[in-house]
Amino acid sequence: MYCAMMDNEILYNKIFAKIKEADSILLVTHEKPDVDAISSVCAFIDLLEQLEKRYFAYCFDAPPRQFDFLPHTEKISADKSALNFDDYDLIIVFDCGGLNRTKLADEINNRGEHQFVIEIDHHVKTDSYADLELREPERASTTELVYNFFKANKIRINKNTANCVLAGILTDSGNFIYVSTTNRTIKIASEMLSLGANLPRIMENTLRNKNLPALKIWGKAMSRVKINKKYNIAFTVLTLDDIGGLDEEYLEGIPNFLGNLRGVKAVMVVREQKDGTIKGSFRSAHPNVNVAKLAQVLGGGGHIKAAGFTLEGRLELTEEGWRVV
Ligand SMILES: [Mn+2]
Repeated sequence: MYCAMMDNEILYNKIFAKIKEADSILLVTHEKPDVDAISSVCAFIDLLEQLEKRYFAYCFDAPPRQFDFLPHTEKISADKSALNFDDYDLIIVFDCGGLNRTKLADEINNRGEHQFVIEIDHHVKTDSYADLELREPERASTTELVYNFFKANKIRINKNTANCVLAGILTDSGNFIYVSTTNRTIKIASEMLSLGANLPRIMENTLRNKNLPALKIWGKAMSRVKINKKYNIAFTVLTLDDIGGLDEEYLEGIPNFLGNLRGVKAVMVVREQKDGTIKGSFRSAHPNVNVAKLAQVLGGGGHIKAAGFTLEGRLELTEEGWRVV
């Protein structure tokens, strides 16, 4: 359906040429993967299996069980001891604004001469490390780039790939509400439905997947929202005490939900994580606000309208409000 020239068509062709000539391929995405990250890797697993390529798919954190509705997730390994880095002559990194998010930065930076690194991403650039960088920050999801790759190389999009592409688009566009959603995004989604993607199944597993304990914690976060009058930013916090035993994946939607608040320039959600770090997430719908820049000041990154950072530390409530200690 989309035969119109893509800006990066030549790059997409080059990537396919590299894949065809590679002996063994490592697919990598970011720690604490989201649906877009996992879907992108899964679409490539599907392709590499069709091509009968040797590959290893690695993610620092195993995909949460709630992502099992995507094809091939069980083939993504978090077992670093099973990863023999020197073996791979082609390394493809998906959905990582910064290399540090792979948790393989040392290995990738010190790679051998026989190893070629490709980056496929839609975040605002934070560092350069790839031999071939395919970056399109104007795209709603990395799976939109995966779609481009299949089209540019005239590879048939099967049901598995269609599900992956659509899942990434829906989750990373907030179900088509972010400004990153274009006419093109929706047309691709529609094409994926024609190719067999299962929209109700994706929705059941990504949006309508909250349990009552999770929603009660969401409620806690919402009841604590304050607005910083000086910057006109709404913010809230969740501590480990609040979160208790709940799976952290169930909290991922809070920033997007709070982002629906009218009249503020941006929102910020800060929460303690079980690994001893603090995760901050920014969202904005305001035309003049670039939250990627804000997040970069704090060592993070992301998109113009959705970005985040991670810091070591804990949250403490003081008389002046919450602070990181
Ligand atoms: Mn993404």
